Amino acid sequence: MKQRIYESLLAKKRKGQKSFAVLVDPDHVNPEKLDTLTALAVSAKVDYLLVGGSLVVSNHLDEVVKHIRRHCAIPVILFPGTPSQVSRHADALLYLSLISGRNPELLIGQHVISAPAVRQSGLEIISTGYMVIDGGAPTTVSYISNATPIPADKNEIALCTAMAGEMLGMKLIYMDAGSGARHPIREEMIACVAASLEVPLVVGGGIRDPEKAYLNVKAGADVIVVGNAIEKDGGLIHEMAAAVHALPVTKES
Ligand code: 1GP
Repeated sequence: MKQRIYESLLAKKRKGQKSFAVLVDPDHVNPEKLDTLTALAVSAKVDYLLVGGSLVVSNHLDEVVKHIRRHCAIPVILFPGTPSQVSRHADALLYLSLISGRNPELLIGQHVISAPAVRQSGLEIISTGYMVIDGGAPTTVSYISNATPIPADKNEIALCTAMAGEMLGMKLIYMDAGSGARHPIREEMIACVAASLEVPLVVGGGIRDPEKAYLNVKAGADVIVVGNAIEKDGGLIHEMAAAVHALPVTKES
């Protein structure tokens, strides 16, 4: 199966080139909002659009993905909170295993149930070690997952969890403080994890300003994901994307 998106992530990582992704929650958009968002994302040179949520109650995921595809060429990556969040119109799917938790359903159980449908979708599948870090307040992901997040100051737990995920063959590590987290993940933890990883590192949850996004990529994140802050103020897209892309690309490709 083609790995177009993943190859692009790896190539960027090799060059030290950082990516900015905007999270689109299907429950919070309509066609007008999507038009505005895609136009802003294109002009800000957003690298990826992630689509999904911990709890998608609306039934129009397919429509949202198709709408985005009709209006821009930015790759659409599914970030499913539940096994039903699959649309064959997307470019790729993060196949998430909640490796920070000890809930067997989210480590492997739901994957077994959804495997045939996921395979049949023909999507590029990117196996992802998903790590929830305590963001200072219960978030939807921490409640729904019924799993304890990694304490915000336990860098070594995050490091060992990410290392285990990578050695188990996961192609991506996603550290998430949860959507709307009170406190985003600390740079010390990002730096500690990034220093030992070869696979790309995605960081998100509670990032509200461009300075934080910049500090996160400087600490070693390869992809920054922002959802809530941009839902509230679409104009932030430009500043956020510019901050993430500001880090000089130093390494050889
Ligand atoms: C949540 O990492 C994403 O899974 C984005 O979080 O909505 O807080 O930006 P925010």
